[in-house]
Amino acid sequence: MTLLDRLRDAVGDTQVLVGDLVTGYDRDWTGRLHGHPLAVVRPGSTAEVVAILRACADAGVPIVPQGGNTGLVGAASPSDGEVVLATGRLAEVGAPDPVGGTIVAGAGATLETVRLAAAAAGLEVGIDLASRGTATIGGVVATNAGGARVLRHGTTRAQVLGLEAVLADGSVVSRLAGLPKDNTGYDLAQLLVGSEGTLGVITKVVLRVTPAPPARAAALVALDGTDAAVRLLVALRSGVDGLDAVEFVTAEGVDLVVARGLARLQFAGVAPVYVLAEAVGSSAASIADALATAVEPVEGVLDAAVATTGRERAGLWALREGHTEALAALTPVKLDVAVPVPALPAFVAALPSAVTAAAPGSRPISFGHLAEGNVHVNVVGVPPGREERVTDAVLELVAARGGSISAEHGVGRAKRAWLHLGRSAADISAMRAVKKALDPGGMLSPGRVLPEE
Ligand code: 2HG
Ligand code: ZN
Repeated sequence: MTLLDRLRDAVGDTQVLVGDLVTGYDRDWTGRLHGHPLAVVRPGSTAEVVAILRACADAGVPIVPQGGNTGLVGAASPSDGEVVLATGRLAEVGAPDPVGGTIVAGAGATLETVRLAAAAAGLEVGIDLASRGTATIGGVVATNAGGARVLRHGTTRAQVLGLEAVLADGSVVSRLAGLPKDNTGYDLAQLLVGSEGTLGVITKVVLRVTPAPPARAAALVALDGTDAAVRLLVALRSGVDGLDAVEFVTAEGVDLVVARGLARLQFAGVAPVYVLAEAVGSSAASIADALATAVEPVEGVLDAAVATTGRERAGLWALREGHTEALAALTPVKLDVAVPVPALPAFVAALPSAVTAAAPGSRPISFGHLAEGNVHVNVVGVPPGREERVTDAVLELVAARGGSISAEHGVGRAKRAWLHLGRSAADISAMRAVKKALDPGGMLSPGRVLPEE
């Protein structure tokens, strides 16, 4: 029996895609990372995932699990000859449990679906990302995604109370009780969080849910530079209870978003930097007051607009969340990095000359999650063949400032060659030992995360 026959037996003929039908599954959202998969297989249950892994192990064909495929570092897009295990049909979402504070979701459910299911019960999931409509829970957990709400909730890791996953040999590990206290041995669920498909295929997740706050308000603040943005962050942290997000964008990115009609800017002039801050509390009016009071004395503030209704807040968030889409047409080199917040202004200031030296004619457009020092450096105008030099230049700057070469998107295929800038030789060899113990045949997402030996 051929591998394709075994896969068809496992999931049904219509759920094994070959030829032209693999289009879309064969490349990541940016189009930069792609390959020719042997097939795309769409399991509908954990048992089917087990059958797929066993069939591929017997045939010696590697597998790459794929959720929404919007992860941006190519962890989920196939290399030539791999089988894509697309999780979209594992999309069941259970009823939220307000007593235990949990919700169980299939790996293929989108983050938006899970957020809406929680919201319908007056609860909230502490993860939110611009790609919520495509990002799946399996992908969000496999990459330990960050997003815009890390300030109040922590990263995805802190929201995961348990999961179910299929390991390379087809065995199923499962912690689905959702217990807040459970110290029975190694935490396999947390080992899988952030493993980017290299240690197992996540099939189900138990997420923490908390009561939805009664009200929200946001402010968009125009500033004369990134130093002022950091001063504002300090003022917001000390003056505003329930601070939920502090994001930043710059004039270059805002221009693109506005030009593409993805959002409007409320201010007359154009400022170099804008901060979007949101907080939760008992009433929108009192949150808006607290935001305005914190913003007012900060040196370098040029203007501010406060949003108290859902519609107004959505308008402000569109300006921030429209960046990825607005930039896509320029096919930027995308570098998701973090630096300590005090070092952020100098880091952002050093970027233009560093990228121009590496790739003449290129320029960085920076935006991101100010509260975590997480800068999305999108370098546009990079001539073909210069991508690695630009990556080198930016990631060296990050490493020199004690930052992280991957803040929230992961390492995937795009950054594995630079892992040494963020992890010691001892770290990398411990990571290799874990990988070899759980996947001795190198069947799961080879060529991701760990550098070539
Ligand atoms: C965001 O914060 C995402 O919007 C994407 O992490 C960042 O497109 C990017 O570089
Ligand atoms: Zn981000």
